Amino acid sequence: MSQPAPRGTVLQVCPLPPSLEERLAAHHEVLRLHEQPDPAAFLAARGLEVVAAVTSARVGMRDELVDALPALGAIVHFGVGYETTDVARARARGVDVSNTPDVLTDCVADLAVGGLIDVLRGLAAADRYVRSGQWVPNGFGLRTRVSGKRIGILGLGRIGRAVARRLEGFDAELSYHSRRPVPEVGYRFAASVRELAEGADVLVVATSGGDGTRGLVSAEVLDALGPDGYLVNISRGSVVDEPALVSALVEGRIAGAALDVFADEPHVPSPLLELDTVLLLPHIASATHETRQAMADLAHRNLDHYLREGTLLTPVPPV
Ligand code: 8YV
Repeated sequence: MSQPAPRGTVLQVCPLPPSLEERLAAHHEVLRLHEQPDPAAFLAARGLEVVAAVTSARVGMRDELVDALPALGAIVHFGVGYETTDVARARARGVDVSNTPDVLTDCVADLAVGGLIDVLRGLAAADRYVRSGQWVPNGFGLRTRVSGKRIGILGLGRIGRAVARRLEGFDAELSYHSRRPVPEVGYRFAASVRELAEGADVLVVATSGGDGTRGLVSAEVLDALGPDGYLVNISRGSVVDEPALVSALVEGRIAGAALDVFADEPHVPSPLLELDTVLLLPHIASATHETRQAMADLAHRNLDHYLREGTLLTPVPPV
């Protein structure tokens, strides 16, 4: 026996994966804000009906939009990040917020390790070299060993730990910096990001985005990483001082970087396009069929649970 359809109008804030859009449309009364020619007039006319909103980690929920929905009780994010929504402000108004943790951890960690191997061994650069028809024996040159390296992980949450677990298989010497030490892991705790970078051959950024982590990887941190050091970022572009990173890479003050995220996506600073020491990826860490489906399922289950029970399944932690 199928359950009765949940009640209440749902606002879809932005485009979402087709499988999620289909489920929203099949099970709920959905208003698609991004398709409205005049969103303000639309909200004035229909905003009162909306009890829950579904958005992406990238788009989030602007304050003015929350304010335009007086009956709103839940904001459901498709994605683990939620720095695009002011959670404390929403909760102060009685609006709870969910994200999609866990289900994307493996794919994001896989990509971090893939990016790390790529940039140390020069895989994408070597592929470009072969394709350009310039291959002469021994011509590509030597790159850097991965196994046994000292790896510093910034942010030892779910994703940071999954990256560390994978790198144990490479006999890495692991250290980390996070808001507080994590007693159950055996990795070395660094008291600051600078200290972490100083003691690492590779700095992996796995912390969350938002104001609390903005610019944590500063010019000083990059200089502490040094000319033989590499940066891997699968978190948010905002965590790294991007102009400082571009200068450090262009001037060879760090050896290379694997970047899945940027400060102003989809814009990539043009000097990076010229560098063979940098792997540039279009924010694809969670972009596999399996993981995006699992994220869509979890987002939908959160919405469904809220509409049936009045609570979310995976609310974001207290801020
Ligand atoms: C997606 C992400 O690109 O989950 C996140 O926070 O950054 C990625 O998984 C994003 O969810 C798409 O909105």
